Amino acid sequence: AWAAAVLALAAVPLAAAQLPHAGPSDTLVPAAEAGPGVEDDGADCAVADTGSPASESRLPDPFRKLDGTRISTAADWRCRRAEIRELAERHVYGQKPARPDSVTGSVSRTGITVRVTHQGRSASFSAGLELPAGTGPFPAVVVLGGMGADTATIKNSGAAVISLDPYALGKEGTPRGTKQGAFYSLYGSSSSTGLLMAWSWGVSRVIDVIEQSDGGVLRADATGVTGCSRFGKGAFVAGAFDQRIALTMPIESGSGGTGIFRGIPGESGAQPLSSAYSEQPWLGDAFGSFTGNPAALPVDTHEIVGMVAPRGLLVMENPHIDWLGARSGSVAALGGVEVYKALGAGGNISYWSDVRDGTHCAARPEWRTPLQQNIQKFLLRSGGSSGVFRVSPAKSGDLSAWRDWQTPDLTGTGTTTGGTGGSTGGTGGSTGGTG
Ligand code: MCU
Repeated sequence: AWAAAVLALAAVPLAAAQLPHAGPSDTLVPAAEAGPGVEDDGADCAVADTGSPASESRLPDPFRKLDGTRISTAADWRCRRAEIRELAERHVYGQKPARPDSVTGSVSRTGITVRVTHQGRSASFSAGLELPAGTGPFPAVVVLGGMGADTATIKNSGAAVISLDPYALGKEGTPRGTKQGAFYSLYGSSSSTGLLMAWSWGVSRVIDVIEQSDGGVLRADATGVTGCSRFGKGAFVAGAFDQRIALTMPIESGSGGTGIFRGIPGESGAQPLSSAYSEQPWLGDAFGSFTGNPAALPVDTHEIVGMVAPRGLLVMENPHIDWLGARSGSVAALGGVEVYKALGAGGNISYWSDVRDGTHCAARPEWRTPLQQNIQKFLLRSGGSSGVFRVSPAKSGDLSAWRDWQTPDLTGTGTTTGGTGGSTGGTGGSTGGTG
């Protein structure tokens, strides 16, 4: 009944939303930070197709390469990250194609238009834009789907809100073989790529247009992304797969979102993987072989969290609705923290599930301050507050039960660009709120 209510909610026309801006923190790890304009800094890494790995009931080691060796330097992370990206595309979300042949469009003070062309096919979509007070240019937060995002706080913090309708990119309600929306107009209605990646691709194309604009309205190097529920799943994927996104803020994303796939079957009341796979074609078609056996997946969502590192990440979850699988979400965040720490960027990830109101995608006073602080740090780059970790005692997972690997210090090896000093903000007490 809850799911049905949520579906009814989702059928309401998407409201305009406003977003904050994102920007890299000055404490990021240079070796692992993509430069401006780089959607995927590991695009040139060769990733071997090693076939199906042995089943692993615990979380795969984020630091172990497909050839079986472990990485030991920050420079190694670039191509290890590319392996995770490739495995996630192959088995979970479907492929995200590189930038299409042509992306054009416009940024005005009220909206953004995008036109994409690839191998003779084209599509167009647009997004709303609301600016904060001031003259700009502003950072911006892309709000997917318009619900559950605190657009007032985003604008009050100094960031613009870009309202993007995910369904213009990938519609819900279609069978997997006949998908619709701008992404599928370009890459084919029978593309095996799921809706979350189609939405994520749309966010990337919006950033392409911002980059090509004259920079008078929006800053191209300061984009964030957020969304709640199914759009929280989309925000998570968007932030993981585009390194130009400086701040990623998934809200109540649940099963198929941040929650570790391996944890969902054992989490009482959590949306089963088979349901997340079949309710809508959110995940890629290939995920269908894993819904009954996530231990066979060579990747899990703690590594998708790791793909966001060392960029800003604020994971927000609701512990009151079992269906949302917040315990599995907490384990993903704790596992992902290990990647942030290894890169010397432990202070760049925050997690908050200790909230009072049980309503799905409610406006929550608890998240105002962390939202504002993350916008300041990663989009305005004007504040250096460390990450916070506030796990609801009701949905607090235990990472040690899920891993048999330890976390290397990748920063102590003096590789490449150096200058990692000051980047270890710490996780702000990763057990806060669990007592
Ligand atoms: C948490 O996201 C989803 C959930 O996976 C679905 O089962 C339910 O129907 O809808 C949620 C949602 O998107 O709510 C708006």
